[in-house]
Amino acid sequence: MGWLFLKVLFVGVTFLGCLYPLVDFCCSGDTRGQKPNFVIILADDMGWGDLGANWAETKDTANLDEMAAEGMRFVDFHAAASTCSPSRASLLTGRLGLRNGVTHNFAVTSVGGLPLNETTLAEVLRQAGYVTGMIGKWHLGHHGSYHPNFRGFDYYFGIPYSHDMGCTDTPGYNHPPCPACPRGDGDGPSRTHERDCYTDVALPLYENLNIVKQPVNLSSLAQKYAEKATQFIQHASASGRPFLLYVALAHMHVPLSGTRLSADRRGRRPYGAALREMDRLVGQIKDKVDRTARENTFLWFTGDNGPWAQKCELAGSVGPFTGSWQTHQGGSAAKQTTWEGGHRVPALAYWPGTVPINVTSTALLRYETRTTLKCWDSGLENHGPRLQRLETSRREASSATCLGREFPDASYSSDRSHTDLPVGNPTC
Ligand SMILES: [Ca+2]
Repeated sequence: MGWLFLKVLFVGVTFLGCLYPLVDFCCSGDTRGQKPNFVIILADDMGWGDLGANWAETKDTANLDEMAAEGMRFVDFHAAASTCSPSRASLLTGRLGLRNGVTHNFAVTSVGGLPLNETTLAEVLRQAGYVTGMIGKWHLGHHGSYHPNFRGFDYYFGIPYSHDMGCTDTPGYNHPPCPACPRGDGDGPSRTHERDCYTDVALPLYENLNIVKQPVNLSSLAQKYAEKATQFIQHASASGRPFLLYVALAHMHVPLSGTRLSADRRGRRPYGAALREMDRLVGQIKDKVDRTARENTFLWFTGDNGPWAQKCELAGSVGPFTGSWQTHQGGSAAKQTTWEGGHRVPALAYWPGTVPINVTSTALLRYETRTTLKCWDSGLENHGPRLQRLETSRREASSATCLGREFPDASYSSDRSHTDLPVGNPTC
């Protein structure tokens, strides 16, 4: 099995570059019948320095640090974009925003989503016989056919976009703080642009196509995600079929959960407490993998983009990638920028017996499409209509293997409903 990991490493890895070689593995003739499970855990707005294994100042990620010691840590890994929707679109399609069409964040009022002619990893794997599940933040369109259940996922539980894009009765920590959902006959506050808060629509929680709670209870969301993730792994394993589970966490995006955020000994309250809560959630999922499908599951942890620096003490750490030139101009060097802190993210691979233990890779890992095409060519059935598009992509492939920062338009995406760029935050 060691050859498989070497293949992963050398073929070229990004969010999907890491996975598609494994898809190739699962559908190649000589390994048929040994399809691995995939568990992808994606943190939101987590800084490179928020992982203790990366940055010694951080002491809040015991489970992730253990995962790093038991697997492989990538210290020069880059997200495909520095904001949520473009990064997630690339994660699921293996294509940069310039090609998949998602170059900006979707809003609450967006009627579209990830273009329907894009093929997702979940669709590929489902056609290869996988059970597919997604838990957490989608943010790739929330109306009609853009819903996760129509983009390859058999099961979905989560919120349609960021949890600061709707009011809740448990607002949590934000900067500046937001009020709870308005009550009564409509005399309450409407969306207050100046306060960067949304109150027109209460944040919904979906299970498949149904809203099961609105507004969502942010205080219990992490535990709900842990329950649903472990249940999915249990049921999928019992089915005898390989599975894909994509868990897109609410952490570390603001608002930070308002409960159990006890004082942090290093003064990072409540950020440090929320980081520990996320770490426990990841630990619960990893424990379930270990107890259920340890030998045949590839577990991947990473982030969608760097920390949201404008949130001051409620933002994570970029570690050493402070962008001193940029910050001295009064701007940010993190999320929403093409500076390194915006897209250089933690990345861990874990698969006992296959992924080497306690290894740190300094390889600069990049966007890759050619391996995707190789897999498509290797015999997954019923892809005829899509192959024509992929043939076009093949001609682009040599130029597509690039770092996001070499294509600034692809990795730059400003969500001006939140802030103008580049800016610092004079209130920090
Ligand atoms: Ca994000």
